[in-house]
Amino acid sequence: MFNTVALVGATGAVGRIMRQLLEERPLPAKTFRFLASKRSAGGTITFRGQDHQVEELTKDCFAGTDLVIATTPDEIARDYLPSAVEAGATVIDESGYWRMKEGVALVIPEVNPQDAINAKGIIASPNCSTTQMVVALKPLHDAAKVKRVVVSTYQAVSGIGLSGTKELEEGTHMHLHGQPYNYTAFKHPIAFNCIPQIGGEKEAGYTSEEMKMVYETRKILGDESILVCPTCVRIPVANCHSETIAVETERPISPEEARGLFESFPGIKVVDDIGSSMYPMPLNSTGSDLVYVGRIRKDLSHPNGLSFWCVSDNLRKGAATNAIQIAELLAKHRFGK
Ligand code: 2RA
Repeated sequence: MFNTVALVGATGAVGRIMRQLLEERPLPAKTFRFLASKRSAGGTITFRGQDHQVEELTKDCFAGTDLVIATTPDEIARDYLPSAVEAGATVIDESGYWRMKEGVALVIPEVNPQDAINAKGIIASPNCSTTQMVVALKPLHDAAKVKRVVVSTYQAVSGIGLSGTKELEEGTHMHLHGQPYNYTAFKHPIAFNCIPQIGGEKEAGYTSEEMKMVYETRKILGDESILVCPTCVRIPVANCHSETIAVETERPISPEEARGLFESFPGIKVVDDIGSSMYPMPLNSTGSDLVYVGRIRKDLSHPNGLSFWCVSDNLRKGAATNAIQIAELLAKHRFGK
């Protein structure tokens, strides 16, 4: 078993879910530590029936820790995680900073587990909007090679953390009462609105969130030839990202074949009966660790095209669950459990 597992960013939105998952799922470890910024350090966390003090994250806090699971802003991951590697720890990082770096594995356990097993040092977990799409693409790619993807996202406010949820709730309340509200987490009012920008301007008119979907998809699937055209949109939904995905494959995949491929792939659940108005939605997917797929149909505009709808809990499979699954994968490989 692991000797000491440190959870960095233990008090944030994703850190809370990681703690919950580590309570529910038996990651074998003798000791757990909980680390956070100076602001949150000193508080008490009750975990597996015991009280733990939240320790301050510093560069020399990792001695004796063999696994670090981190969920922090990019600059914190950049500045602190190399010290954990130098101290001998394997690091699973949820931030965006290390994902595309040369030599860093970018892993979804259902898709490319071997990359985690072969990794040295930092193993990155992908961006939430990429993760659910790539889980859904993988069985199609294995069966008929994905050539091109056109994806539009409908992303929940929880994607930016607790401040996003607060601004949706407070902004909605103020809007309904005809009062102004000073949004700071979003560039525009999110209540009763859609914002077609997630992240900063990156290249060729695309945002950083959109380019993550391009580059991370290629890296995880190990195929630089895959073309991705993304549009990422923030919508006034509390939790769970939704995506429309139109995919062109080397040979046609019928909706029936796609349904079978999705159904037999681990981590995917098909909910698809338009006649009974059954499809995945944020409200019926929240709290789950699965990627939900529905509205599977032929793309009428292309002979090799397939179109579907995909929903997943961005804080769970899109973040916390994927990181914990990587830890479980390492535990199984190293200790057989
Ligand atoms: C968002 N994808 O939803 C981001 C979080 N990593 O804002």
